[in-house]
Amino acid sequence: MKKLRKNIGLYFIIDGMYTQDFEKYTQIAIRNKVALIQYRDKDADIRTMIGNAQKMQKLASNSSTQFVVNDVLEVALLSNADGIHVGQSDESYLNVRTQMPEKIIGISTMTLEESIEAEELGADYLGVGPIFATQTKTDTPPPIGLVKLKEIVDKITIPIVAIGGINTQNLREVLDTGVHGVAIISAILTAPDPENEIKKIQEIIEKYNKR
Ligand code: TZP
Ligand code: MG
Repeated sequence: MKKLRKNIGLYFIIDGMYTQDFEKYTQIAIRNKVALIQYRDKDADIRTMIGNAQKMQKLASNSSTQFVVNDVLEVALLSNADGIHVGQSDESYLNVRTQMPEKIIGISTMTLEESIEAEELGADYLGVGPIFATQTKTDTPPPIGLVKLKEIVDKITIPIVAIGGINTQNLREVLDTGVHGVAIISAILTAPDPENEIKKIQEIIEKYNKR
């Protein structure tokens, strides 16, 4: 259940800030074989979140797409999600691991120190960023950029997903750092044709891996 492939590719975060149609985007992700999706919904109440997460997990459970819930342990547990993603100031890693021993746990980091600590704790992957400026998360320090990202990628052995301001224009230079995945929200959810945007992102990643 927990097994996360190292070569994650596109990690699509479906964020309530941009859509309430979580099932539609889950279905789009599944039919395009996105390896990992996340439900992120900062403004929703817990009941709404549980309902949405249960629907998303149900769709994902019969597919190759794995489903992770952002921040809220109760939602991840009650939806039987494949995992959870927590930030530095969310639920403590050890509490999450105790309650979800076999699941995927991702941790957000911004620095090499945080990344080493998260790897030592036993995280399954790291979400590192913001790499570039982003409108989606406003409570972050300035973006860390590609040089910092590469420093982290070079020293960490678990899969690293870059996040923050990534789009089809800057994707190749992000991949040049050696990251295993790219987490993307607004470049997909604000595109005129989100499904086509997913296909374009996947095509760039595939071509990059074959080069
Ligand atoms: N964590 C760091 S940046 C970010 C999160 C959740 C937002 C990424 O969103 P976008 O729209 O892909 O820049
Ligand atoms: Mg968080």
